[in-house]
Amino acid sequence: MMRGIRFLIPGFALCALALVWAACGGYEQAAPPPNIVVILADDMGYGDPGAWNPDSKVPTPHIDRLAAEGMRFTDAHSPSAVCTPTRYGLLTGRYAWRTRLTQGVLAGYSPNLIDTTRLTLPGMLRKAGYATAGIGKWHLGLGDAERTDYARPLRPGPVSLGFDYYFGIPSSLDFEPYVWFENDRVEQLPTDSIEASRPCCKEDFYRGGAIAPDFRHVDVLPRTVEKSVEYVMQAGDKPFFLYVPFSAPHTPWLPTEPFQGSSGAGTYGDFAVQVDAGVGDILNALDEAGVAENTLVVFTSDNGAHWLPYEIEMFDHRANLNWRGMKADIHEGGHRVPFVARWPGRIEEGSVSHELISLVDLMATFASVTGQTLPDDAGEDSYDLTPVLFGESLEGPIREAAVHHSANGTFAIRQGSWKLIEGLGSGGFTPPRSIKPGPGDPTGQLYHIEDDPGETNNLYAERPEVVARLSALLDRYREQGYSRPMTEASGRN
Ligand SMILES: [Ca+2]
Repeated sequence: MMRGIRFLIPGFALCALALVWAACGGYEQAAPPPNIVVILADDMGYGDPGAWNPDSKVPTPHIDRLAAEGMRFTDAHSPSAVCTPTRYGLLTGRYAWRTRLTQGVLAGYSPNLIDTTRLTLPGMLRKAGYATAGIGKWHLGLGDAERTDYARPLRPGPVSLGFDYYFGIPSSLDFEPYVWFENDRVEQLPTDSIEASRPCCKEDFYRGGAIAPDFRHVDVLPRTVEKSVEYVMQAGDKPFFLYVPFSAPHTPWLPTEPFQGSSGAGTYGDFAVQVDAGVGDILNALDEAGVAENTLVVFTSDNGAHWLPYEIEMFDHRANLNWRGMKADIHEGGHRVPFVARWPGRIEEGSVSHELISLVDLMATFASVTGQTLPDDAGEDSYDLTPVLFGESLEGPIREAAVHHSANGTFAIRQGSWKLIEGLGSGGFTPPRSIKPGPGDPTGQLYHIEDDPGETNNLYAERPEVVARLSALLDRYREQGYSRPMTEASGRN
């Protein structure tokens, strides 16, 4: 892969410059560290954006623009096939199954999941002099009571975990309570109640429960975009980190009027077009604020699309492309996600990487970008992706392996072309969720992803030596509490 041509300072030199910048508060000849924007779609599939699927029925010109201006990944994975654990992994660089959450997601009244003594991604960037903000769907729990009391300050919450500023909704848009919160306070208490939407139908599904009087589900995506744009336009002299976890195109699918009918994939597709437009608005804000050239933008999704076989048929649209299964599943459709990174002059335009990466890698990557070394009790599963992003020649894969996790807590481990799944069934939404092996049957699934990307040919019985090797590695990762290289001094390497 070729190195970017406009900015030829090697990574280590940039880090040194970044340190000079941090120490001197902005030495005029040094390259300042970049602003960092992470946009996380909710349930957008690998086959939705056109850059990954030329036959997509969802026009995504803005995400495609990012891909044309940056590096697009074809083998990127969310650490989990559902929302909460992926968010935990992204913001801590650690797999969520190491916490109390060993399956499923949190609800709207769940307590905070992230240990407040843990170094988080925003906390790490704040140490490097960044202003840190999050705008959108939190879904990592609020407060420390068994049931969150929204009348009290929402601590611990995002502002206890490294964010200087947070504005958003507590969890998914189909979980009560339906409120906005800013930093540690709700904007308006959820004093009204709302009936569940038609429980028969998927597309505008939401649970009944408490709601703030002025809360409207349809406002959430536009308001998240509006606040993000506002943040970019008002950013000060400090470099900033902006985390934008959209609550869309997760259900309920609520495209606003200008987007209705804008795709060939029904209401879902229209909502995904609106997500793309939101990405465009944020990119335009970076351009207008004059900071796009020195901003590292990442766009990705927290898990695969919730797109059923009849919907594929109805719209001839493959939201998870040809990967097996869907959101929540342990198969690729559950966790292989679109991922693109753009940093003008540093990341080669229009490049494509087939490197196996995970969203937990953002922590170590941004540590590297800001000249920091992660302590051994942070980012335990996070690998530095900068050698890939900056087009350095690699001797081997960045990651020794990656661990995948499904909605019901089924594990898989991927190393090279091999993927071992502990157990049978999907582990998620696709039936059968689990299968009890018969006498003498294989107890798990082993696929050669390169030869068999559709995960159709289970080689578990044929390749016992691969099963044994990957099982041992997965066991080791679980037992030792980390999966990345550790420093020698820690005694954990
Ligand atoms: Ca999700």
